[in-house]
Amino acid sequence: MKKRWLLFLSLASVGILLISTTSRPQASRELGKRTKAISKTAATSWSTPVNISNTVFDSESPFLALDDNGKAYVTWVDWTGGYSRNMMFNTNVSGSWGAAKIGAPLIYTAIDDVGFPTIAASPLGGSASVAYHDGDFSRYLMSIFGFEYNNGSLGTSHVITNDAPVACSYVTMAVSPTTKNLFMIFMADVAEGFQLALKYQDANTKAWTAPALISANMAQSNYLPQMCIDAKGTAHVVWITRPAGAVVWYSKNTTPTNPNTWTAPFQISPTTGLDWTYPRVAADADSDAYVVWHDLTTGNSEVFLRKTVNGQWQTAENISQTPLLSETGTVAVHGTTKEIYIAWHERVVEAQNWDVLMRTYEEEYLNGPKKWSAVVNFSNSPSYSGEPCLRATPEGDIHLVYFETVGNNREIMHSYKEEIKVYPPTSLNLATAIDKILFYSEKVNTLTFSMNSQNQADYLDSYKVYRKKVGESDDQFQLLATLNTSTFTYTDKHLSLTQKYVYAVTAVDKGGNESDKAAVTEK
Ligand SMILES: [Ca+2]
Ligand SMILES: [Ca+2]
Ligand SMILES: [Ca+2]
Repeated sequence: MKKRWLLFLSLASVGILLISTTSRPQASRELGKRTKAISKTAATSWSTPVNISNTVFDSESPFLALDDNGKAYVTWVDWTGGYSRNMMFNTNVSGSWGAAKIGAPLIYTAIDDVGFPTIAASPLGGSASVAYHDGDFSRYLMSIFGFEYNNGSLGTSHVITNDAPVACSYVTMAVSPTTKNLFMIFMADVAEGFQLALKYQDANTKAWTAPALISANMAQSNYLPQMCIDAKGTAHVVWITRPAGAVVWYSKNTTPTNPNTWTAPFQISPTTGLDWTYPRVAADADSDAYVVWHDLTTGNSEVFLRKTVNGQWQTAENISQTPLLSETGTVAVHGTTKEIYIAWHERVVEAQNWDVLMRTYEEEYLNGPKKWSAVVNFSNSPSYSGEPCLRATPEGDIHLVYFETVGNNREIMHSYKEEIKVYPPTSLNLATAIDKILFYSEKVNTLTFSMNSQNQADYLDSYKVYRKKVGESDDQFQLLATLNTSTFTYTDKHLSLTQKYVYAVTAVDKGGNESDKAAVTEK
């Protein structure tokens, strides 16, 4: 038992980070006046951030998961006094944010190096899992705990690594979009130091596999894993080693249920010049990886991005390029357009104000060239704002959570940017009439249609009317007319009585994006 106590305490004495010790800003008790609506990025529009915690305690360290319907599931920490904390939960799966729920209070409240909840959601919607580390006093071992959300209710927190004979901490989770299995990777305090271990929960049986080491060959301790699983089911994980300053590593596994098929660790960053950095990883639908972290290699704390293109690592890019401290980068990527969203917090006025900043690499027009935006101050508020977490849905909706000082405590804010889609008009109808003009007759085709209610009227620019002969291929469609958005009819005159046509109408938005064609064939 004594040895196990040592294992238990060994983690406590490592002094692992954290936000709470090395960089957690002191809560400002001054009444900070909330500024008006948060600024928008240049190219896109984000929803006005909503306070989703609404608790009297400082709410910090949010993590976000999304289902395929774009509903959000968020966990965070409420500091309830001293080192006492509640692991919190909220979701808007019902269509709106309800009251935040307490998932579990921490058990081991003598130290601050416990907690750090993370979350994963079922792509199908309606369920999510939260995991964190805490002291298991029945075994005297630091352990991974978790609780589940299912259809409106939270389950009881319980130990998930009770089959691990060593201390386990700092968990990251993701659900595979292909198998729906829930994966978790965490630090296991084995004889070789901290090694990464993996468990997964089978989607059908709900049984967890026994823990398996996935970095057993690493000669040094490994810390702070963060994982994601892309649309093909490939798992990506980043973490750090820190024998002489934090270094960021990456590995992936196309068959993550097999612990032996992780790629050899690849060094992402140089020695960062920091004791700790917190890498994050996202991936696109082609399994290309996007890793962010912050470091001091330029002499200033900056957020860097390194990504693969067709599986090949590119050089690191300095994303923040600001004169102040840029920390805690987070990244989301649109799976198919490969648009990139990066946020971090910036110590704007040390000991007074941090803000959440953002840069995006977005298309100006559908399939147009992508370019990096300027740095945008997303929170733009007078007191502490920080710890952003970005996620993307498969459709390309982007969501953001972060903490903001509201009144005299910190709250978790949520904002999102929906992928703007433009839909073809509805109720497309064709009426044919014959005009008799003196000695001959001609045909008149009249199209009518309606605005698609899924489109925002003020975002539409025009409708386009096309025509081809019956039997021709779609690339023979020729533009007949461009109509303004209040015109829902088009008359095609002087037509031969014998030739029949196919008509198509599209909607075009103010960004130049054109919808699919709604088509109608002359009878
Ligand atoms: Ca709060
Ligand atoms: Ca900077
Ligand atoms: Ca601020």
